[in-house]
Amino acid sequence: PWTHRGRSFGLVCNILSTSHHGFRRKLSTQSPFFKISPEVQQALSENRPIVALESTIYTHGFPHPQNLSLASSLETLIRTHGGVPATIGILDGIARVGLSSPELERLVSALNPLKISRRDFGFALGRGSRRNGGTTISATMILAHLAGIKVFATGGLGGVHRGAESTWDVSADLTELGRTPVCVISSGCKAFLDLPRTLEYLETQGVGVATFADGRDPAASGVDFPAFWTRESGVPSPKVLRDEVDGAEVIYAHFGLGLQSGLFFANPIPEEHSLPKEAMDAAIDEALRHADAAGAVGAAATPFILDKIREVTGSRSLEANRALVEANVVRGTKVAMELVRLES
Ligand code: PSU
Ligand code: MN
Repeated sequence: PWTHRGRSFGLVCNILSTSHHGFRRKLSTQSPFFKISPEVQQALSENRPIVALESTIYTHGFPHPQNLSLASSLETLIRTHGGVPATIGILDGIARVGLSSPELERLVSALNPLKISRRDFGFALGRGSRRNGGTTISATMILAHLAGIKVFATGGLGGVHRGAESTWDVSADLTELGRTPVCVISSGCKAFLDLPRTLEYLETQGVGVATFADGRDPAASGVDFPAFWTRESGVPSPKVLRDEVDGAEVIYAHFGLGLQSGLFFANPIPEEHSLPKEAMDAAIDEALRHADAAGAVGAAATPFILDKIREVTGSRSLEANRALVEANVVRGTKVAMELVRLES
């Protein structure tokens, strides 16, 4: 399917539906609860560089109305760099790949939106509902893959939480990367997670993890796996990517072999937007204490901690968050363009 995918969307459907992924195929176009927008459909048929975007970052990561301006600016950035955005989420009980501007506005403004990871689809789709929800990285990967999109850019990956040895809190994003062939590009993992264990888990899951060198010389100093708000983490990245061409070649080779696990490319926050590590560490400690006291566990943990950090840093974390997502989306668009070049 890999080498033929670009030819036409109709062909994509045929190949996928006759492949051993027949069941997954049925979940997509034969499901009344799955819809690809006309723009994304067209881009797929023309093998244009499409970049998937998640929506939990809007529904549970950013406050309103900043989430709306972020949502539209990310789409604009992808377009101005020559790509096609595919924002993914659940609107009116339908899993959507690609949204019109009014639909995007409706999703990010929804009251009490659901946070949807792999486990939640059956409870969110259809059921005669008007359910709206943001899809996490895990759920977004599933829908992107069903649509035939390989590159997905966002802010920060979920991970193994500190203290996971007793809580077992490991984000479904990690297992998804182990089972769904999509390349996720983000600024590493938030520093409130356990980075070394997150990398161990990704290794076990067979996920290729690499960090963009971004001007650094890997031979000289090594390159850290970034910690979201800071470029350095003290944890070395398993692999290093020179640039977008390098990244696209890895995607081409990995998926070209038919591997069903994903790739994770970390893009360090732009230097000028990174926050001082000491201040972030203090903010994180305080946020984690609050989360513990409030008993924020399960799906509520990450949104709660992010919210507290925002409070403690007086929104500086939010500005940094915005800057890094924008940088990731630009990086993702360039990777998607290089990938299209390799495929044609
Ligand atoms: N990182 C952010 N903002 C977010 C998230 C991560 O800076 O909104 C979201 C992403 O959608 C990610 C999810 O997939 O949190 C992970 O949640 P959990 O830790 O519950 O698996
Ligand atoms: Mn969790």
